[in-house]
Amino acid sequence: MEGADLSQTLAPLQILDKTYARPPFNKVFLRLYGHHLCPFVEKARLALCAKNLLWQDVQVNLERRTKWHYLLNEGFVPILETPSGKTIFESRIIMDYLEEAYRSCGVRLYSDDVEERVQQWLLMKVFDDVASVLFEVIMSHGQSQPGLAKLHKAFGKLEDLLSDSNTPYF
Ligand SMILES: N[C@@H](CCC(=O)N[C@@H](CS)C(=O)NCC(=O)O)C(=O)O
Repeated sequence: MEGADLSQTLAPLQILDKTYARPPFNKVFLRLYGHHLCPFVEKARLALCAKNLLWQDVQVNLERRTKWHYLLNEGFVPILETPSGKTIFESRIIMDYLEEAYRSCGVRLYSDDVEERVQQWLLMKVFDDVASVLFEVIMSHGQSQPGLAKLHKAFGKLEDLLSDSNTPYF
């Protein structure tokens, strides 16, 4: 099967260095460009799972990014590509897109109650603050002291919000 075109399948792909061409849009399945350590990509993945959707996974080597990736969105992940060729950036916007475009699939991502929904948005914002510092600390192999201090503070804020949220999970 060497050289087979996997771009229109669910087979995982990898973009390992600057020489890799951008795969043609997958006209059959959603496609998610990501990195296995990225918490923002994980958010997008969780949303895809919650919606019971199938998607093609593309792992990007963030240390050797291609020119087309930089031109697309400055080299960030996650990126969701739809079968119609639309490219969607930002984990929160990917979640909102999936909620709108696949409203009747899987579970609803947000509460119907507006006050609960606002609380969920706030939690997501605070989670994002944790996630960006977490990624910084992971990339420094736990060596960034300012990063660790910021992480401690961000986790504290998330912990407080979760304790106040009165959900069955925390
Ligand atoms: N606000 C973005 C953040 C995405 C983000 O920071 N992704 C990191 C990986 S976890 C990234 O692509 N970093 C590339 C870089 O810093 O150049 C989102 O929610 O999607």
